[in-house]
Amino acid sequence: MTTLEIRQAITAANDRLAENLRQRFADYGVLVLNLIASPGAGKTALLEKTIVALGSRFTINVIEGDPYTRLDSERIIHAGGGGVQINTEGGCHLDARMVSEVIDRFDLADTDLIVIENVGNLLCPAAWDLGQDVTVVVTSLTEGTDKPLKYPETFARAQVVVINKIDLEPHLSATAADLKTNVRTINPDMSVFEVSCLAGTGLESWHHWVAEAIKTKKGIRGHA
Ligand SMILES: Nc1nc2c(ncn2[C@@H]2O[C@H](COP(=O)(O)OP(=O)(O)OP(=O)(O)O)[C@@H](O)[C@H]2O)c(=O)[nH]1
Ligand SMILES: [Mg+2]
Ligand SMILES: [Zn+2]
Repeated sequence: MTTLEIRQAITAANDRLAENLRQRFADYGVLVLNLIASPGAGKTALLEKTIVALGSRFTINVIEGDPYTRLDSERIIHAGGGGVQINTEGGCHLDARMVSEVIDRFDLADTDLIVIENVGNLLCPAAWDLGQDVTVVVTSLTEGTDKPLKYPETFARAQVVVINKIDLEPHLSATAADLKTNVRTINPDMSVFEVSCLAGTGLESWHHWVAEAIKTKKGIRGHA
């Protein structure tokens, strides 16, 4: 077997597990988001805001992927969400087997939304299907505007981009408008939200999108 064949066999096994997960999520009408970003872009900050805004209307559970610590799942629980930690022990992405191993810790019948915070990395997480409905990339202005061009596969595979830290625009040469242009160059159909998790700007439209997506998924329960 060549290296390429082994790699294809591994991702094919992952895709089968991910399809099983997708069917289970569909059976319960649970919306699943796969959150991908560079380290420090604001994935956990966005989740904290989302849980505070929507936690009284919906049951939100979070799977936290992190190389070593429990820091993010502690933040999620503090914000009022259900949190399960996967430590990859240095691994650079989550895979469907890891998600399958922890999913029984949630009561899917009493879950409206699962968000999987992937390991902070723009390179490979997007290649590993986790059974999600939607892949969301969080990218922040402090990373510069060229990340969609440098990591095109990740942006091409996503359906939604959240541009975070727009409060810092006055201090940076990067602008949200330029970043959005580069996002649309790679993926013209992308839904783009511009937010500041620190200042709270722009989050209403994001929360509205999440709430509508949850309701839509509940309505088509059972059909993966
Ligand atoms: N100025 C500013 N800082 C922010 C904003 N959102 C998050 N931060 C800060 O950015 C840092 C990283 O935020 P996190 O939410 O931990 O980012 P993350 O993507 O979850 O990071 P990892 O899980 O380590 O990859 C923290 O110090 C946050 O306070 C924002 O909108 N504006
Ligand atoms: Mg985090
Ligand atoms: Zn990886």
